[in-house]
Amino acid sequence: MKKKLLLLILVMLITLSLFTTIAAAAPKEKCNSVTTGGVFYSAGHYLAGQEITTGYDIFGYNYQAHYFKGSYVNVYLGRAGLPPYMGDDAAYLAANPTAASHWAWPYREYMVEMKWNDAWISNKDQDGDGALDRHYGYDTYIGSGAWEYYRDYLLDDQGAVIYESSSKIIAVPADATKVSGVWYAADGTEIGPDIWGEFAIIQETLDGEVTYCSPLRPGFGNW
Ligand SMILES: [Ca+2]
Repeated sequence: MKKKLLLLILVMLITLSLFTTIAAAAPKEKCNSVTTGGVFYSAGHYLAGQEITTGYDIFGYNYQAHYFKGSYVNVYLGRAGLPPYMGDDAAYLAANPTAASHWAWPYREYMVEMKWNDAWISNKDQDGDGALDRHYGYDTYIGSGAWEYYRDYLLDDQGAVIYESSSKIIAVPADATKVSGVWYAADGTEIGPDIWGEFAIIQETLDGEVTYCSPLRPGFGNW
């Protein structure tokens, strides 16, 4: 009985030392992230120099969760060095008169929801430049597998949706070709219309009706 117990302890010790060796050999995780800290809003941003943290920021971005929800204009105001718009036109313009000439200002009544994957905007800074990575591991978005779901909508005074549109956007594969503003896969199948030079729209809806559906596939997987 004693021998058995000793053997068991010996086995446990060996196992423990094995785990310790593996743990010590594993490379140390050095990258900063939204959760660890050390990633910052960029120069020129209203929050420039501040750390990006978990949860929603004052504009409606949740970088950890890859999600945005808020006024259309709040997608852009931060990067323009302006504070978030909270619904009071007169008060906002009195404090920030330049906002009136921002191209997104006329759309402030519209609400936006966006969801993206890590290749689109990562919640980590693996390249160590202090900012969240975009298309990490790729020179451009092309071939990176990045995608974004975008939805905007307008509510009436009772909170009912009176307008709604949505788009699914993907970074085009490396072997895609663009002809007259439309991206095609290597086998010639249409992927979808070009947007921003490195992306294609693979699905669009307007007020619940599908207005475009990629003949290749309208889903986010395996791009
Ligand atoms: Ca980075």
